[in-house]
This record gives sequence, structure tokens and C-alpha cells, in this order.
Amino acid sequence: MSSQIDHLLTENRRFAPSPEFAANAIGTAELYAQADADREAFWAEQARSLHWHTPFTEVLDWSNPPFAQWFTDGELNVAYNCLDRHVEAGNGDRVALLWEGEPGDERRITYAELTDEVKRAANVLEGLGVGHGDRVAIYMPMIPEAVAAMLAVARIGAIHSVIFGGFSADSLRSRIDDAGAKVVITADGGYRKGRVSPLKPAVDQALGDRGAGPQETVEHVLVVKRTGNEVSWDDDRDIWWHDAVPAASADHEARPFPAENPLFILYTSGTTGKPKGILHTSGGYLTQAAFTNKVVHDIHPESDVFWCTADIGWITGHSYVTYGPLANGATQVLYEGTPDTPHPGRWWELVEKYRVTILYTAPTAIRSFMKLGRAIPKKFDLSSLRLLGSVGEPINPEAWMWYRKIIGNKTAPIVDTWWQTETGAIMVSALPGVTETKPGSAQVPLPGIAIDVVDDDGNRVGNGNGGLLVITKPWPSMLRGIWGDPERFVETYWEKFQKQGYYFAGDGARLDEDGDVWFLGRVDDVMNVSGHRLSTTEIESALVGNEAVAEAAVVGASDETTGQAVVSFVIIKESYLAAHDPEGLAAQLRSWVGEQIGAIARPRDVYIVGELPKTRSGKIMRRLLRDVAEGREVGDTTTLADTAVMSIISAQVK
Ligand code: 6R9
Repeated sequence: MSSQIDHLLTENRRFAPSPEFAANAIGTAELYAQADADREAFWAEQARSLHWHTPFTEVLDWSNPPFAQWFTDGELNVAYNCLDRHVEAGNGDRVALLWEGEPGDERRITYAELTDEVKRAANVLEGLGVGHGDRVAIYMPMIPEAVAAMLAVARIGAIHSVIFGGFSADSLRSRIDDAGAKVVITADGGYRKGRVSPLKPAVDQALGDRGAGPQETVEHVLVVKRTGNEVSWDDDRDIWWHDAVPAASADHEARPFPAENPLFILYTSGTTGKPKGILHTSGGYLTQAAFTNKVVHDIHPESDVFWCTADIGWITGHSYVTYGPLANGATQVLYEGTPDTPHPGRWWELVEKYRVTILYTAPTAIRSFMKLGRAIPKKFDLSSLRLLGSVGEPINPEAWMWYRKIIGNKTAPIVDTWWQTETGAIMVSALPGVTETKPGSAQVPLPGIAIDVVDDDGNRVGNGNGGLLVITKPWPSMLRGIWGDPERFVETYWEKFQKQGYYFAGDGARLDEDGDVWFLGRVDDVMNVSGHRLSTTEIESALVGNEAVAEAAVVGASDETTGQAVVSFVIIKESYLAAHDPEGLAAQLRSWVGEQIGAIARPRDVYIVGELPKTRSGKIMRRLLRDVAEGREVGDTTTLADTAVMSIISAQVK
């Protein structure tokens, strides 16, 4: 790792924006000066580009850290800001969503049409008894109704919890229970990799026999018909979207809610087995999502076609599919399927067809395209692209250069954007019209954002050194807590640098000689697979939940395409081995994890071993297992209880 970092830090290529790009860019160098002069006034100005039913008089209340309140006496309606106000400004005919299904079906939805649909859906939800502060789970494919559902929930002051459609019935159930959702909005299924991926059956399973589990909170399930697959039906509980929504009234007044009204909960992996429900509120979140989308993605709503490839099940889909672009009145592409179905040039075909000008995607996707070769994108006309973005994990300089040359025609600036579910919006990134970009570095904090790199005691490391990334001042779209667990919120993010009052992000970082930030990956037991956060503990608990497994250890091993891959080491129960043939067990355990958590968590490798390396206090030394998984010489084993264990494991793995 360290030689790799040294290699990265000798990177000296620089790419300035073209004079033409710089001249037309929305984000200018003055923004930094304005924010430096008065940070709160700067954010107040950004907030004022939204519509406030009641203007705020106070910008930030930080009297009870780490519980921040932004624009606290102001009132707004998030959905009104994303919809009605554009229609009222005369832009109702502008296309909001250029949607394409995986099989190739298309829908173009204007701001007027989307507003109408959201108003009807809001009436339906209210008719089902959903009100201010109630939770609604959304488990949907990437179809326009998914965006409409989020906005309908926001419109009535309720709280959505979007659960990625790739998650299993079990994951869905634990999230529904944690939030106490009253309604679930889903679809019969979605198209993925040329097949129907059923969703309603997973909802039925999650809401099915609950045994000794907590009492059911879900009263209704609202179902969009997308794939036409057979679904079972509970007449008292289930409602078809196409029966209820078109029949509902299209009159719905967007009532104002306080700026700190909760907007959504989004679950993300932490260092323990239990996912954290990250809580975001309204005014500050929308301010920063809209501002960053404007200045980092340089959105000109009249002329750009934006495409963020993230699923709405992740924070990137919340901030840069639903809230940022719609608050800015932009036109965007929404695509249901996978990048390689029905052919490996699918994305580039969409860029050509819709004349996409700004593409925002993840390094893992770029690396998999790189592997397939330049001939595929070269078959398409990508000349509309003028700006490229990256998010989710560090982008290695080779992938960055390929992205620039092959996709960006050697001219489009690349913005590498660092942020988290917890930060709500982009925090560290170049401004495309201002910054000279550097392949591999996320570079600088945005105007109004204060970060640093510190050692374990919270001291600044200074340029040329590595340490931990911290955020030193509150920011508008910061998480307001973990749903139902204020202690865990304080413990996870604020205790480590309590003295300084810094937010601990969990990422290692280095400052180069110019003071630019290089992200080095997580410093905790969180893995990053294809830009998705997975917890080692969560997968270990799934494995030991299988009848065959006695013990399990999971590590994230570096992988050429996915960044990190899940590699697991398991000890099988003697009793199981006595009665079963172990042949095929590794494959069974892979799919077991897929069923328990979801396909993204499925281990790349399952190694069946006789023992695990443990310290004398019984802690599994994952560092040593990572060495094995990455095919390296095994590191220092002197603190192991039994130093012979590693050579046995290495032999078993080979
Ligand atoms: C937006 C998102 C957050 C974690 C974060 C970090 C990693 C995200 C990155 C990056 C290096 C970037 N990460 N963007 N690392 N460079 N540009 O991905 O949120 O799913 O919560 O993941 O992802 O490790 O801590 P989330």
C-alpha cells in the first residue's frame, strides 16, 4: 500500500479547464473568497436560492453540538422546491426525466407532469393515513415512480426510507422495523440483466410470518406495475399504484414545514453488524444538495442533460438524482438497468441518444469499461459530454486518464467528489471551471466547507503527511443523527475528536505538497465494494447464521474492478462435516450471504479453513487475512496466540 501511495503522490499531471469552460462555469473562484469572509452568510445566500414559505432569520444554531440546526426558524416544502416552483416560473414543459427502461422502453416526463403525479401520489398517501413525521419505506426499481414516491412523501412532511432494490427480504424487514414504516411503496419487479428481478415477493416475505419479531407497523403496500410478473395479493393491505394514483385529485397544496423537519432516513453500513439509519432534514440538506449540483456539476438547467448513474437506493441517488437536479430544474436521464444489458455499450448508446452533457458515475464502472476496451465506447458519439464526475471510492490515476481520454475526448474536466451518506452532499471536489485537476486526488474542500487531515490526537499533520480526514465546522447537509440512537451518533462520529469538536469521517487521507487531499480508503472495518459500503461484521454475522459455519472472518481485498472484494474465511462445524459432503459448500455459502443481505455482499471467495488468526485476547487479525487474500507475504504474526496458524491457512488457501 505505501509504495502505491508514494507512486500516487508523485503524480504531477495537471489539467486546467479550457478558457471556454471556465468562462461559462457557474462555480467561480469568488465563491471561495465569499465563504472565507463569512461562512454563515455564504450558506444563507445559497439557502435563499430556494423558496421559503417563511424566511429564516437564524443561519446556524450550534449551541448544542454535535446536534446542529440550520435555518431553524425558516419553513419550506422540499417537493414544492423541486416541482411546483419550476412550473410556476413557466418551465412546466421542460423535461425533468428522460427515462429509459432496460428493455428499451422510454418515457419523457416534464416538470408539469411530474408535479401532477406527485400531487396525486401525495393525496393517495394522505388517504392511507400517512401524515407528518410518519415513515414510508420505498423499495423500487429505477423508474419515474420511484422519484415521484420520494417527492410525494417529502411533500406531506413524512419521512422516506429508500431501501436499495438489490437488498434481500431480511434486510428490508430489519430496515422497515427499525424505522417503524407505516406504508411500503414498491413495484412488482424491475428489469436487471435482461431478467425480471421481483420486488413485491420480497416485500411479502418481509411482512410475512414475523414469529417472535416486533409487531408489524406496515398498514399498506402501494405497488407499481412494472414487469407484470405474477404477484400474490392481500386485498386489505395492497393497492395498485395505477388504480389509486391516476384516480386521485391532482390538487394538493404543498404545506410549509420547518427547516429541520426530517426528510429521510438512509441506512448505511457501520463497523458493527447493525446498519445505521442516517437521518437528514430539509432546509440544510436541500441547500447543499442543490448548491453542489449547481457548482460541481456545473448544471445549466436550460441546456444541460445530466446523468447520475447511481440508484436511488444510495445517497448519491438521493442527492444527485432526486433532490439536487430537480431543485435546480435540470433535465436528467434516468436508466433502469445495468450497464452491460443488452450489450456492453448500453451506457454510451444512452449518452449518444440523449446527448448527455454531464455524466456522474463511479470508478468501479469506469474500470469495468476499461477492461472491456476502448473499442466499445468509440462506437458511439460521445461528443455531447462536457463534464465528467466520479464518486464512491478513490479513482486511480489510470482509470482517471482513461475516463478523460476515451469518454471525455481529452477535454471534459473530471471532478472527483468525496462525500458520504452522512455528509449528505459533496464536500471535497474540484470546481470544474476553476481548479486545475490532478488525476487521483479529490483535491480541495468546497467553498463553505472546512476539513483537515489530523493525527490520532487531532493535531494537523500538514502538507506532505497522512492521517485521518476530519470536518472541522458544521455544514448544512450534515446528518442530524442516527435514527433512534443518539448515543451511537455521538460515539461514532464525535467522540474520537471530542476535544476539538471535529467530525470523524472514518477515512484515511494525505495532503500533498500543494495541500491537495488524497483519499486512502477506510480506516475502520467498513469495506468499499463497487462504491458500496459493506461492513465486515455484517457479513460475518450472516455467515455464522448458516448451519454449517462455526466461525467466520471477512476482509476487503483489493480487486482490479470493484476496488475491494469481499473475501471470507470460514471454519465449518465438525458436526456438519460428519453428516455432509463439503463439496459445493463454498458456493452455497456465497449464495447464502446473497440471500441474507443482498447480491452486493456475496463474497468473491469463500475459503474453508481449519483456524483463524487470533490475538491472545481473541481478536481476529484481519490484517493477516488480507495479506493472504491479496496474495502477499504474510506480515508480522508475533501477536498471534498461535503463530503457526498463518502458515496453515496460507497452505489451505492455495
Ligand atoms: C457518496 C458515497 C462513503 C465512503 C467514504 C469513502 C468513500 C466516497 C470518494 C470516496 C475516495 C472519493 N468515498 N467518495 N473515497 N474518493 N471521491 O459514496 O457515500 O456510500 O456513504 O460511502 O465512500 O470511504 O467514507 P457512501
